[in-house]
Amino acid sequence: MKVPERSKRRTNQRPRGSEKAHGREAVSPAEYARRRAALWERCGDAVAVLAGNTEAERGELRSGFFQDSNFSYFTGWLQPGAMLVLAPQGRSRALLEVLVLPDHDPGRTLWSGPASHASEPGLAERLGIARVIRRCQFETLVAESLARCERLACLTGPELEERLKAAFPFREFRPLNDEIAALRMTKSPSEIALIREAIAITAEGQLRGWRSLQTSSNEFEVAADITHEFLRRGAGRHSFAPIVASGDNACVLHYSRNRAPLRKGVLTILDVGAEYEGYAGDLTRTVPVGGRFSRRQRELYEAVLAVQKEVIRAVKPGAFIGRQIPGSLHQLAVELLRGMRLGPRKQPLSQFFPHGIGHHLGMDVHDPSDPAVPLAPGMVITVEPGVYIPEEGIGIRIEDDLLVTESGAEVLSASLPKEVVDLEAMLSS
Ligand SMILES: [Mn+2]
Repeated sequence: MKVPERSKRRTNQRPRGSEKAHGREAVSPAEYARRRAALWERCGDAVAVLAGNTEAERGELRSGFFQDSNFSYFTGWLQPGAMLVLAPQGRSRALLEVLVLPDHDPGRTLWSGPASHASEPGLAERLGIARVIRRCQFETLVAESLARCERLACLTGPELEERLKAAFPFREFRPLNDEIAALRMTKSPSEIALIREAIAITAEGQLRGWRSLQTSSNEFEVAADITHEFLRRGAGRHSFAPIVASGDNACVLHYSRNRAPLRKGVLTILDVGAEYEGYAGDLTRTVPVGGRFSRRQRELYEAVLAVQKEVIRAVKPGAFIGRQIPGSLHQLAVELLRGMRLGPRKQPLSQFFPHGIGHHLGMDVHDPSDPAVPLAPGMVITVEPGVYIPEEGIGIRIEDDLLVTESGAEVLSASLPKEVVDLEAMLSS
């Protein structure tokens, strides 16, 4: 989504997203072509079909149209109702790439503005795709392509999978979910640039949220200020429902009602992410209403922070995130928390850490991934230990986003403070 010219001029303290990079330009047609070729290599002997999101009227009215992230990953195509077919052609079985678009509908322009269609001059060249065809030609294309190979491949999911199985009932069917996850796990330089921007905007939203927390009387005012900060800096939307959880609410992991009055002295979890040009940020900080940690809050906060830092130090190629994997980042966090007997009855803090230590981050806030694949350079993950003690009304989570490098990891959100002294200094100023 572009920032309108007018607001660009008004918010020009420093160059922001829309001036630096538009998603469609930042990822070149050549890169999309490389991604499709990589998928094709993993498809084996199959005709692969991907479908973008369709225009579901009610959904669109509610939140606007957003493209399926797998579809935009391979095409950059942001209009509804499109499909992509990858098929072998001729004797050489070279890759044929075909974009399928809905038929031109002049009536639709009134409601949704002009949309591209198959007979648009120069469209295929611009996209670097061999052919663009109409929706009504899709079945024929797939049927012809299937004459040259055995199988059909697509992402599993009710709509497309069912439709293809109904149209071609005697073909072996191959799910592409794991192959696509494997490709999306490692980010290209252009993706990393977009993620950096999403994180920069998210960090600005956090700072705004902390200030707002000191003057607001309800969680929703803080959420509104964060949303304002995101949108004015060029974010398209939140990458997930924002969490502004004060006091007891901080013990509800996916609390997003954000409608409770703020009481001085309670800790508030702000877990928010901006989506910028299709890429997500995801940062959490825990901040006291009133600007000062109590002794008990500080004790627990510093325990969580120490665990977070230790886990961040362990992020490197070859490491695993998953809960089930021996020696993983998750298990390290649990082990460290087990040694901290800071529960209300001196129980180990590991008893109060119910969720995972982190996840992959990219076009989706929980990006597709295979937990059995070790971390490698170019992967982007979160590290977010938390401790939640309902009987004390204290919930604490601290989350940063990291890029795995050759030698370890770069904390992409390193500029956002998390030390108690820094938080207190900022909140009192
Ligand atoms: Mn997260």
